[in-house]
Order: sequence, then structure tokens, then C-alpha cells
Amino acid sequence: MLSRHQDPIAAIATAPGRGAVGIVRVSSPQDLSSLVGAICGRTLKPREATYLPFRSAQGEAIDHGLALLFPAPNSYTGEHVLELQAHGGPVVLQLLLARCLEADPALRIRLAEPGEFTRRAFLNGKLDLAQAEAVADLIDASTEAAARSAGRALAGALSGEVGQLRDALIQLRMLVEATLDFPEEEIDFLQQADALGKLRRLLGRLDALQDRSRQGAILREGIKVVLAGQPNVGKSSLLNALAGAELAIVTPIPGTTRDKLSQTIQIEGVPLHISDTAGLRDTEDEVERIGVARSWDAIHDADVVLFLHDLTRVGQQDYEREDAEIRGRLAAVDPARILQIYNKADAPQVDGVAAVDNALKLSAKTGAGLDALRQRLLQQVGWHAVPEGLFIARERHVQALRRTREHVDLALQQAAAVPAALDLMAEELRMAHDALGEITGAFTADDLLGEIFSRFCIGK
Ligand SMILES: Nc1nc2c(ncn2[C@@H]2O[C@H](COP(=O)(O)OP(=O)(O)OP(=O)(O)O)[C@@H](O)[C@H]2O)c(=O)[nH]1
Ligand SMILES: [Mg+2]
Repeated sequence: MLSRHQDPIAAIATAPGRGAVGIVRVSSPQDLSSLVGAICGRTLKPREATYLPFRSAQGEAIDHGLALLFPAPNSYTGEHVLELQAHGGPVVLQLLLARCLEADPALRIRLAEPGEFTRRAFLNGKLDLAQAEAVADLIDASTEAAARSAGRALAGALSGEVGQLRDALIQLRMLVEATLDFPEEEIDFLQQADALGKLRRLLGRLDALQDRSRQGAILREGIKVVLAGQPNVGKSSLLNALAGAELAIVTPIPGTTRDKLSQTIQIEGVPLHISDTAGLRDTEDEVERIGVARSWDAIHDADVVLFLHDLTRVGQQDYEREDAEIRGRLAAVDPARILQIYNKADAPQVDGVAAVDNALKLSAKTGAGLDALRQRLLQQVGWHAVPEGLFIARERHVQALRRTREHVDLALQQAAAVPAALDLMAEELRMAHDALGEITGAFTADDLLGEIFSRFCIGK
């Protein structure tokens, strides 16, 4: 029996809804000529667009469009692929898809699962794992900068860098494994090859790559920012000012916002998911109480909390008491994630209020101080432009690089020990190699053996 990964699959490849063109895609390890015959009524030249009617089981035209056949292995998935480009109405495409599923019963085509075409491309070596992920990222990209960096990852920039690091790791592993096999030459071997220097350089390169990937992850996933504070401090006004649109209702009535309201904006291409929340206070109002509970959930879930204060009320007894209470509860949040914001700097009565250390003064009403806030937000999450360009990445890549670095660091410690613990060093390098291989999905034990034998001839 064939595994699921060898079933012929079909799906509508374009977004749901109406469009000028819609595409139904079929991918199959088996030859598709009988399917092509049934639907197109003729044979197709490989990779050449042919305009023709798509036929129903009764021989009537479902639609007219372009048919394209990509015989294996020169296709997106590496299998035989048929693409039917029809008019982009949902009904037409559903009919065409249904026709593909039943036109050749012997093929047993089934509906594709999400991402299955790309998974096959990976399984057939058309893309590595990081590139396959980049396909999804490119589709999902919410800002131009994110799309650019996903495109770069798709082109293999991340995989290329990872590949270079992997080669360096393999060289080190070969060296150590060989030294283990010839214990009498142990010390010389490592010294001659400058194993410590190599390990240190590897750590430096891992740091640089980790930094670029972390920036890429920020670009892909964005930053969760929450506006929090007492009622009436201007949280909704600040959301509107940052978004440049009247999204949230603003009134002088405390407790105007009762539910969380989120909007994604971008600063220098970095997506920021900003949430306005209900003002934090004790209340008898059932609806507002639920809103306040949601505010706290959002605060705990945020990358950055903007804790807003109202300069027109700073120093007033009731106001300060409430603020102190909120500060107390915020103690559970990592202080590095909290930014103190003093709002309403435009109001006439605030002239005498001293600037607070490390806090930002601004006015949601006039926009004064907003640019400084934008820069602080980027700085807060460690965003900085990387001259050599970013690629995706995902949190998964950042974590895999972090673990790789940990193991290389431990390997360095073992190598530097007197006497050097070579077996432990070898083990750390093996784990570093595994962790790195997770990024591209490339690592297998056979790989290592192959590399060793192709580069290292022990009999010589
Ligand atoms: N002068 C001045 N007034 C402001 C500023 N920002 C907000 N306000 C006023 O403060 C009042 C409350 O503003 P909101 O944005 O609704 O405050 P909020 O924090 O969302 O309040 P709740 O939703 O009730 O928690 C409104 O009357 C705003 O016009 C500012 O920068 N300067
Ligand atoms: Mg509000």
C-alpha cells in the first residue's frame, strides 16, 4: 500500500472568493495522462499553456481556461503536476476540483491537506525546511519588509548561512572523531588544527546569525503592545494617534473602553499588534469587570506594556493611590517589558510636573512625543536594522540557533579543559549539529557519514 505522502492530491490553489483567475492544482507521483485526457480531451505539451475547455463527465465544458502540465521532477512538488487555470468563481472552481477528484478513478486522487504541496516539495528535495516555511511566511507577510525578508529566506539565504555553519561544524566533528580514533596523537591534533580558535569563530558566527534571525522573527511575528492604565488617561486616544484613525471611542467619561480592541500598525516595517484595554479599576459594573480582567490577561501576554499616566492628575491623592495599586499588580510583570508613559503633556496645568526618569512624556492629542515613542518601542524589543539584510525567521529557528550555540560553547569548555575531554566535546558537537540541522530539516546520521568519507580519507 502507498503511504499518504504518495497519494495523488488536488486542491484549489488560489484564495477563496472571486477573482479574475482561479487555479486548481493536482500533484501525483503517478503519470497524469489519463486524467489530462479525461478533462482536457487531448494531450498536453510539458510546461506549455494550452487554452481549452475543461470537460465534465458528460463531455460538456465546465469552463474554458489554460491547462499546464509539469511532468516530474520539474515541478513545484517534484511530482507530476497539472494546473488548470479557470475563471475565479467559487462555484466554477469547486466543480473543476470535483471533476479532478473523480475523472480518473484509478488514480484515487484525494483532497490535499493544508501545506501539502509544499510538504511534498520538501520531501522531494525541492525546498529545505526553512525555505518551505518561507513560502508560508511570504503568503502571510503583513508588511512589505516582512515579505522582502521571507523572499530572501525562500531564495535560501538562511539555509545558505546555516549550511556554511554546518560545514564548519562537520569539519570540527571530523577532527575530533578522528582524534578519538588515534588517541596517541590527541594533543597535537587539536593544537595543530587550532580547534579552540575554530570553536570561538564558530560561536561568533552563530551570534551574528542568531541576531539576524531574531530580527527576522520580530518582523514575521510582530510585537504585542498593550496600552494599560487607569480610566481616562488617554489609552484609546493613543491607540487612535498611533493608528492614524478613529478606531476606539474616546470620551471624557471614565470607563469608556470596556473591551479589548486590537489593531496592527507598522513602524519601519515592523508589525506592531497594539491593544487598547479597559481602564484598570475596581468596579461594580459586571461588563466592565470582565473588561478589566481581559486587560490583565492582555498585559501578561504582551511583549511591551505601555503604562499610561495622566499628567493632569499626577499628584492628586485618589489618582496616586490607584496608580500605586496598579504598580503593585504590575510587579508580577518583567519590568523590562514596561514603559512608563505620561500623557496629556499639552494640557496647560502640567507645566510644573517634573520629567520622570526613563519615562516618556507625550500628547496623544497633539501627537507631540509620538515619534520618540515609536523609536522606544523598536528599541525595547531589540529591533535594529541589519545591514546585510534579514531573513524570515521563526521563533523555531531562533531557538534552534540558541541551542546550537549552547552546545558549541560547552564543546569549547571541554576542549579547553586540561586534559581536554574529547569524548564529551564530540558529544556536544554532535548535539550542536543536530540542533542546527533542525532548521533546514537536513540532518541525518547518514549525511555525516557521507561527508566524512567524501572529505576524509583515513587510509592515506
Ligand atoms: N489634553 C489632552 N487630553 C487628552 C489627551 N489624550 C486624551 N485626552 C482626553 O482624555 C479623555 C479620555 O481619553 P480616552 O482616550 O478615552 O482615555 P482612556 O484611557 O481610553 O479611558 P477609558 O477607556 O475610560 O479607560 C478624553 O476626553 C480625551 O480627549 C491628551 O494628550 N491631551
Ligand atoms: Mg478607552
